[in-house]
Amino acid sequence: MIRHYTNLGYKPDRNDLIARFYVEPARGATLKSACESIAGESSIGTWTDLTTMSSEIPRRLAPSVFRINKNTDEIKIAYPQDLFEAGSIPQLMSSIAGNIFGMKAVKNLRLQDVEFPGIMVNSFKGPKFGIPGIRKILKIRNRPLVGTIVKPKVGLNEKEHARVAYESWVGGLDLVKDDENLTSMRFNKFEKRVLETLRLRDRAEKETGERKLYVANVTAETEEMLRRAEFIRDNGGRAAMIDILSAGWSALQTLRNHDPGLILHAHRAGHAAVDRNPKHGISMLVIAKVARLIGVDQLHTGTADIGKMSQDDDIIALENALMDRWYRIKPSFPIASGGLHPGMTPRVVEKMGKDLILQYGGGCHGHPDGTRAGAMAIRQSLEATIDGALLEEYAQKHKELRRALDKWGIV
Ligand code: CAP
Ligand code: MG
Repeated sequence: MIRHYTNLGYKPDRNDLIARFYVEPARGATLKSACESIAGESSIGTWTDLTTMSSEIPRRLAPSVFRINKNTDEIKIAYPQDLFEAGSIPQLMSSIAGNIFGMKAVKNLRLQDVEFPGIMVNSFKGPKFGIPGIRKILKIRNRPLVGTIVKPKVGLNEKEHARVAYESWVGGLDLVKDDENLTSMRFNKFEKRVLETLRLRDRAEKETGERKLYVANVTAETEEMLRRAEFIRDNGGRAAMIDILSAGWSALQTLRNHDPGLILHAHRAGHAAVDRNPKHGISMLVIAKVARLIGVDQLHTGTADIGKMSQDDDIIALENALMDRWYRIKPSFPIASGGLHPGMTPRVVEKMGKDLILQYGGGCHGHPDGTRAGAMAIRQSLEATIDGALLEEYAQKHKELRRALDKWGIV
């Protein structure tokens, strides 16, 4: 007999994992029959009944579809936690975000949210430093952090790269990072870049009296990535960036568990391939929760639709997923990046709050007077925002900000 998983009277308990899906049944299927297929395929079932299925297996492991909202086409499924291997994101993904996306029973299917049982949450490390740890390292109490991405994305050699970073730091930025597609290139080798850039970071720290972060991109094949992370640590670096989706969940978890003692900055390049379609795929909310669970200290979340990237998800829900209390898992910094310039700072901070990292790539190195002036304009825009001053007024006494506003305006 094929099992029925729909049980609208079921009350989930604290050991269940709850997944919320948007479901659009295929032609010929109903919402209810699609729910049955999704629940079965993501847990213990398949397309037919099985001689190998004892009555005891479903008793222990069958999920329950306990909500079907016909207005929104969203459903909730409670899965017993024994369906999942503790500490394994790949196994979780192969279950609740695996075969089900390709089933003929569904036209569209989107994993919208996941609530994890405590025992599963505690099987992951979470961020090593989190927001409080990073604030302590940088000695920055309650303002947002400001940073840049060295631009052009790729093309500069190691010394040029380090110089751009230095100009950014002395101009007033807290953090400088590599771009997502800069790893170890023929014309810009990882090791040399890290050494040159950290050397100038030390100089910038001396000159400004401020702590500075260089976030080097370690993304690579996993063992090479670990070697690069160790190289950063052995040479006095404090942070590493990883492209979490191109590298993969396992690679991220290996890096976190390897524990090189670095702040982990998560770039989400490629996320829109899975989360941009509002009807199909996996939401950014789920990506953010999983990234925090594994242990990223900072994650790109978008700019509340103010910059160059589209933002279809709810930015506040994303921020909450990164910062809400979550057993012993520390909060991660949201990162607003993508098309930002100084004229946008007040609006982004107003929408996203002070526990935030703002990054300006083109909005720093595109300043008419160069990188240092760009960095100064960004820091001035932050100071104005914190003081509650209007950018236009602040710019009367700060010429770098004035020049930036003349080029890009106020948004
Ligand atoms: C920003 C950025 C980031 C985007 C990605 C870039 O540069 O470095 O990769 O922020 O988007 O190359 O586009 P600009 P998201 O400041 O020059 O735009 O953070 O939404 O994942
Ligand atoms: Mg980038």
